Amino acid sequence: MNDSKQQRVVILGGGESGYGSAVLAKSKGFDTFLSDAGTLSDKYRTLLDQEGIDYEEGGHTEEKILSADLIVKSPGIPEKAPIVRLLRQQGVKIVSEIEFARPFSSGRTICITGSNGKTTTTTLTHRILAEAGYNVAVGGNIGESYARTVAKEDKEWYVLELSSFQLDGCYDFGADVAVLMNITPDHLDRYDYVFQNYIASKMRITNNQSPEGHFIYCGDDKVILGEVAKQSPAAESHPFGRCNIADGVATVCLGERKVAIELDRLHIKGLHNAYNAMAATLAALAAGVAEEQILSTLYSFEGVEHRLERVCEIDGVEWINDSKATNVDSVWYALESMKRPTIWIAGGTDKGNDYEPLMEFVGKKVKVLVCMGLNNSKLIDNFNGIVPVYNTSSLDEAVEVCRQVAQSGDTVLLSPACASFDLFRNYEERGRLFKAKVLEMAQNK
Ligand code: UMA
Ligand code: ADP
Repeated sequence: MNDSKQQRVVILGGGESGYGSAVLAKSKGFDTFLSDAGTLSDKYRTLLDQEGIDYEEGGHTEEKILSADLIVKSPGIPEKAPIVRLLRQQGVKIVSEIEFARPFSSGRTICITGSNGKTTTTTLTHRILAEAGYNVAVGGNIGESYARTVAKEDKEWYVLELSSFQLDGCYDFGADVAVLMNITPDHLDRYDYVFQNYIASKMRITNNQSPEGHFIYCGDDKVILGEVAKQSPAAESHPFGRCNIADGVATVCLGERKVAIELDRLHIKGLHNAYNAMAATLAALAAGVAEEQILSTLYSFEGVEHRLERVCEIDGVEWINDSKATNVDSVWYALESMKRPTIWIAGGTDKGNDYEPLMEFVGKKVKVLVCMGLNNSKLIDNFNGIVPVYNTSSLDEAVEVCRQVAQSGDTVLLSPACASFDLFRNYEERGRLFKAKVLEMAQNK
């Protein structure tokens, strides 16, 4: 795409990713067209109008799309979408927004992926760089799209959360610092239900890295270790894991530089958050941040909403909102981190869960399971007979059961292991309503 004035870029999807791509394409002088199969939200329609970007909604018009030199596909649009199939047949080049935006930025990138821990690690890494006075933006699969941040003002550093869907459309893109938190089964519907396809997608985070680049990954993750052995990534490797932790201190080194994190001083608790803190520390070291500055941010970071978020304590019972725990692995780490007898609220839309890994906690740390969903049969079948199980079909009912069974010294943990769509719009709504209900209870006491 050398002569941008002559080139037609068509963007599929008009959400955060599509809008960002469109605004960047227009600002770089491309003949820009955005096409959305559904209805645009008022927010993005207004923004597109303001920017004078040509668009359509309510369907993909083939002749307007097939004339493109380059297609930028939003990450939520699957390969099996008819328009994508047609474009592939015709041999039109399709890239992700990340691949499209990269050549227009001279900033360096820290790219963070994994099945769990992306948002926490991305937010923490960005916070460290920002508090150290770096010229840095955060984006990708969180907040504003990468393309939108590049279009606004090019920064020296970008901390990007990347999903597997975004990595799938990357070909020449290479991260300066790549971070891979873990790989456990997720989004398999987009990968023909073949775990190895999803693994391959996550491993793309190491593609095109130079030997001067950094690859930070969890060395306790057997899937990652297997892939690293097969692929020998080019960048300098920095594994982190349990072996870095001794006597409550996690020590990580990058070259000559060393940071010792006192885990008790972190507000974010549990082994998984020790991993997140080590990953963010290594990424910040790779970006050249001073050791004391890293520690200062680590010890003040309160975590991200809906991730093991402490709501309050009522009559000696602690209430925790972990609504973002939508898969079994994240619940495993939530239960691992529990220090008190736990009343566990789980349920929602099952994503093909295998609950076996949680058995080690149920009956030990978990003293009661409160199912909250329209169809709780799978949870009931798995855990009935091991712990008392309550079957509820609304938030009000679930919270009320918890209130009745909880005793002083217990923790009530909402960590659903399931998507929220049976009872809520999304996990944020589930978490917000849970917190509101608990805080209302606290007030009416
Ligand atoms: N659409 C079409 N044609 C189709 C199908 C959909 O035009 O065949 C349209 C829809 O009508 C809709 C638009 O595509 O208007 C939505 O595109 P999208 O689903 O890619 O959503 P965006 O708003 O652009 O947000 C995407 C990411 N969403 C997904 O990957 C599903 C956002 O991650 C990301 O923040 C944003 O790009 C900017 O990079 C969200 C997410 O849920 C947080 N990610 C998944 C996750 O974390 O599990 C991967
Ligand atoms: P993501 O952006 O990958 O979904 P989040 O940081 O939003 O990750 O956390 C999602 C869920 O996973 C939360 O329940 C959180 O407590 C849990 N979690 C956070 N970090 C990790 C980790 N490193 N490994 C496993 N689970 C984690």
